[in-house]
Amino acid sequence: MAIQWYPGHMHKARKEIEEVMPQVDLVIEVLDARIPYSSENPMVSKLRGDKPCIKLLNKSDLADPKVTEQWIEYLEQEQGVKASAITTLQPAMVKMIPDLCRKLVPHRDKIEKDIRTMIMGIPNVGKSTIINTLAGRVIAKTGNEPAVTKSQQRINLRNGIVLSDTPGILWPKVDNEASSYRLAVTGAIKDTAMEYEDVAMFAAEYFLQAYPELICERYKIDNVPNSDFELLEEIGRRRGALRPGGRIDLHKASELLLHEFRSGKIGLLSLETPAMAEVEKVEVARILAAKEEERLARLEQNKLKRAGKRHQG
Ligand SMILES: Nc1nc2c(ncn2[C@@H]2O[C@H](COP(=O)(O)OP(=O)(O)O)[C@@H](O)[C@H]2O)c(=O)[nH]1
Ligand SMILES: [Mg+2]
Repeated sequence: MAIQWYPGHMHKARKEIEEVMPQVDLVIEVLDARIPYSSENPMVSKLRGDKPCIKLLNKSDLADPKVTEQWIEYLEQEQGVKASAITTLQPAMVKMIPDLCRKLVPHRDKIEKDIRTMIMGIPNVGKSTIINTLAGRVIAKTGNEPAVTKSQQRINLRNGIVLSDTPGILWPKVDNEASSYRLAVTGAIKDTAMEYEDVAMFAAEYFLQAYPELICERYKIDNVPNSDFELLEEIGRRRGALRPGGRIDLHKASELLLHEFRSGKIGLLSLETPAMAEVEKVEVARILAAKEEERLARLEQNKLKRAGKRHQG
């Protein structure tokens, strides 16, 4: 969970996946159903090329079912993609995955060859839990794990499906600030650059806008607070999160909100919709293009400077 990703790690992860990809018939990408956009890694669609892909929206036991439906429809617009909401709390749902695989790679079924699959995704989306459930025994360590995978082993599920025992671990979204916040809200990343209270404020603002009734019901608030700050204050007051002198303990209130969201106590809440992702994708592309333009301009300027020096000298 607390993996720190550096450019070297990203490069290595990508190279490892590129190496095994020729031996893979089908990619299984695991996403967090509450944040299907923020928990995806853009490399997956590049790495898989035109191989079919199953996108599993895991932890759907915590997500807003209506929004999850929207996501499935949205994700399946991509060529070769089948999306499905699952939760590892119901192993029977996980055990349906092989059937899905066979539907997507039917030609291998006819020639009676195993379908070779690889599970990929960012840390903490549930990859290890899914692998262990499919295998029927503990193979992959859940929870903390190093960024660097050990040598790949294959598990034959004996139902026509072969699975790699170590998931392809990819880095979380780095170019979109809102995505970093959402990843922090779900607990997928522990970014020390982000203040805990800021993360809670981000969550509070979105919940007030998208799920005011659920929030008011949970914290027994009569009138919808006007701001994220007011909501946290109200939670602090209701739950007795007070500091000596009676001031609200904002840190405690932040913890309450985040922990209760993560454990599903507030209800079924998602943190983003396809419509939001569409807007943010355009914005991220614009920022990246501007950065690239800046970089090229700097290169050009350095070239001119060097040429000027040569001219003088
Ligand atoms: N609520 C909920 N929690 C899950 C689900 N699947 C996995 N988890 C939890 O999410 C955490 C990360 O799971 P893990 O399999 O280690 O994720 P990985 O890093 O992708 O391999 C663990 O605490 C799991 O118990 C799910 O469907 N619902
Ligand atoms: Mg794992």
